[in-house]
Amino acid sequence: MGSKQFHVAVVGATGAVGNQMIACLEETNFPVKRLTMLASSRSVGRPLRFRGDSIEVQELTERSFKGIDIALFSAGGSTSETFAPMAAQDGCVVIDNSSAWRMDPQVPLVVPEVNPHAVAQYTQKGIIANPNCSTIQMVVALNPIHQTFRIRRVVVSTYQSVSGTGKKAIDELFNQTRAMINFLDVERSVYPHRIAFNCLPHIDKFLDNGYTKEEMKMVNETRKIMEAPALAVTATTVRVPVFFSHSESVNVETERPCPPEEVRQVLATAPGVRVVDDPSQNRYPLATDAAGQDLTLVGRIRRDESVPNGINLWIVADNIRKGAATNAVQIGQILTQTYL
Ligand code: 25A
Ligand code: L14
Repeated sequence: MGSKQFHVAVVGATGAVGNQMIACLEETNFPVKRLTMLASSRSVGRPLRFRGDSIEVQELTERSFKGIDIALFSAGGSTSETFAPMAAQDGCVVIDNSSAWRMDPQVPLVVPEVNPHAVAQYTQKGIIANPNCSTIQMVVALNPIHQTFRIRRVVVSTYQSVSGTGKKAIDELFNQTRAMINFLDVERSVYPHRIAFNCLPHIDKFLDNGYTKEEMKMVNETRKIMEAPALAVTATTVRVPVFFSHSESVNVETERPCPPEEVRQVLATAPGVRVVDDPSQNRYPLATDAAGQDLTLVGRIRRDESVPNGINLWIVADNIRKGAATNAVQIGQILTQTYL
């Protein structure tokens, strides 16, 4: 490990994910020589804290990246589409949390527990993509199972918190809940329906095939990260009135027999995973336990009795941490320790 220090930028520093990226850089003692905070003109001059210092937000422009070594982007897809190539042009390595570059064949899509070697491909475009939050936690749990039992097919349904949509959605759930319990009129602006006391089978936009973009991200990104282009995956993604952490019901069919005891053993030693599975004590993964930490919790591990080789799992992780900021900073650590 070198002792080099880097000039790092966070793009979208005032957002839910950007905030957490700053905290993760601090928590992991990332080799930051200098930190630049970037956001839209709305936030210029706002002070943000890093290691006891107060750093003012600057406006993101095409000239923002001169002299910056690594930029962590989380300001939405269109911002990344425009500004990531400009940053790369200036010699900055971009770690992008939007969906803009994930399926570009010249851009590696990385979950450090699964395909850390793919980081090497960053040289092609100067961009590394951070996967979708629901996909990250699923592949952290599925990859060790795939390596041992060969997964044939995955059927997943998600229960996703509002924080994935950003700060305004966190506010919307809070305000709607408060209005409901006070018998006041409920206002909505972020989601097409009330999210308080409701479940919406709709995340990101609908596509021509009847699936949502979020559902197809889970299909295509899982195949790319696990380097399994023929893996069968089908998803239903649902928004639930939870602030932090995504939960997932995952059904897996394997080629080799996969007795629950053996799956539990494989997961017990898998990187980034904690098995929480003791139904007799009412112990299973909960959104409230996953929030604020970096492990992917896996439980309810049981045989799918409807097929010869099948298993059911309940997988929960903090979508803002492992699903976004933590994963991006872990990619940054691989970059600084091995490549820069
Ligand atoms: O553009 P898209 O693709 O539709 O998606 C953008 C939205 O998705 C969220 C993000 O949430 C944003 O609302 N998001 C986060 N990660 C994502 C991901 N991986 C993601 N979407 C998809 N995939 P957020 O609000 O928590 O964070 C937004 C951050 O991005 C900065 N930003 C936005 N546009 C920018 C930009 N930075 C540079 N250039 C741009 N053009 C944004 O900074 C924030 O850091 P900001 O200064 O725009 O916001 C500061 C505060 O202002 C409030 N606010 C937000 N929207 C509005 C607003 N105020 C007034 N009007 C608005 N329209 C918020 O409170 C915000 O914290
Ligand atoms: O990273 O929960 O592609 O509304 C876009 C939708 C992140 C979550 C991504 C949401 C997702 C977001």
